[in-house]
Amino acid sequence: SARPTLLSPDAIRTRFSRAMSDMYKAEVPQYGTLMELVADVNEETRRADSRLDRRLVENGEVERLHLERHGAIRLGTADELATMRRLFAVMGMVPVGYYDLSVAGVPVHSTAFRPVEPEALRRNPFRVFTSLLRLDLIEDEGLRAEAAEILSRRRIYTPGCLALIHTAEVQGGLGEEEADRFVAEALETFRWHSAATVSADVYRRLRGAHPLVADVVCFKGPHINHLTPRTLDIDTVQARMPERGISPKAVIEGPAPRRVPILLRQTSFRALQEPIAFKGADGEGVEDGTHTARFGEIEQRGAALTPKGRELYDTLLAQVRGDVQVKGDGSNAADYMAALSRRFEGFPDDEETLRREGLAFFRYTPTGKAGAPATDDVEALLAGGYLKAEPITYEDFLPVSAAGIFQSNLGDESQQNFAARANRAAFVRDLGADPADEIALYARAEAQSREAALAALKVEAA
Ligand code: OOG
Ligand code: NI
Repeated sequence: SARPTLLSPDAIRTRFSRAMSDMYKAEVPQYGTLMELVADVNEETRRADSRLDRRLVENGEVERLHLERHGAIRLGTADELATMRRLFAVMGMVPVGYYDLSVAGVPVHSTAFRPVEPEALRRNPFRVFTSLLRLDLIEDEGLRAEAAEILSRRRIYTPGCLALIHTAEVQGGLGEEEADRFVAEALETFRWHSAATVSADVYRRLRGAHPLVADVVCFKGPHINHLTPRTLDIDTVQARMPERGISPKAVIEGPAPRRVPILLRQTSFRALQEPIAFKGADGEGVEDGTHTARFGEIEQRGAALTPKGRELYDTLLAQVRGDVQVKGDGSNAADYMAALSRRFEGFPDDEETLRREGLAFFRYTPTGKAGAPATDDVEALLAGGYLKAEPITYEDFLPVSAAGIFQSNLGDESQQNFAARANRAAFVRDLGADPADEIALYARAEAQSREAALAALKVEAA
């Protein structure tokens, strides 16, 4: 039979992220409310800040803004993770970064599946923060074995999904009709199931070890637990959430509010309590109960930092957390935000200094001004107005912030610090691949933009 014309992975990713958003909107109405609030605030911010608006338009970021979101899932086994890598590859998403969440007392380690090429990111930067449960961090040996046994019995991918992943690998992509089927089949893996695979008693015991263990082990699949739209002004969205009946967590994770945004600021609302049908204790009938897993989150993205910039960020944040630990009831949130602002005065807040001091990554482009001298001297070309430099957007996550998000949706907002017990080697083995180094990706994007810009100026000069 004739080979189908293959769709680009970017197109499949956009279909999938739309389908996922529609599904989540139908399942969690507050997500739809949050999306509307974010869209309103983004509109207002663009209108109020013409420089920001011009940049968004010029860089083709306006198109991506309303598509932009990330999600998160938690997997139970190495096989599930390795297959997830193949599933996301169909959509041009590869594992980037390794995150150790044991520091926050959460027994998982994670990566982010996302596109990496600048053009693919511009089209649709959809990302999924993907965690793997670490049963090795569960103390109780019996419980550990029981959890492993339950997980070994479940199949989180439909046979149709597995077949289409294989087709994509063999063909080097999917055709139109195959892509639509793939999106529908893949969506099944991320769907919410209100029926547990275990009894309420087993659920309670696993929950006793850690709420995350129960969330991963007791269900048919890794329900998507949040989808996060990108806002241009997170402080305003946070302040207005209550007007729309949403109560946010006490503090915004990440850096202090700034003129030039860096990295990532995030806030979330508490997970919903949802009705669950557990299996009857005697193996028959059902027992009604509840589970909290799904929540809402928003984020504001800023400049990607160089290792030097990141070190400064980590140092300042550690100082803030030494000054003030947010209490479980959020009563000292204002003290925390004040300490954050005070400490982050130590982080330069203008683009020129960030660039000159090598704190952030920048993208170089010709301005279109005629008559550039024949030189590779970037500083001279910038000063002469022939080149411009703009911060490269951070596309990844932050472990301390992720821990804060995990904790808040587990119903405990008190900040805790635990000993790190990272095991990157085990994660790489289970994933079946080495996650890409995010710093190397930003450095490459910066270098490529500089070379392309210089080459373009030379062509024009010749
Ligand atoms: C993931 C939490 C981390 C983020 O944005 O940092 C995260 C989870 O709760 O599964 O999504
Ligand atoms: Ni998130």
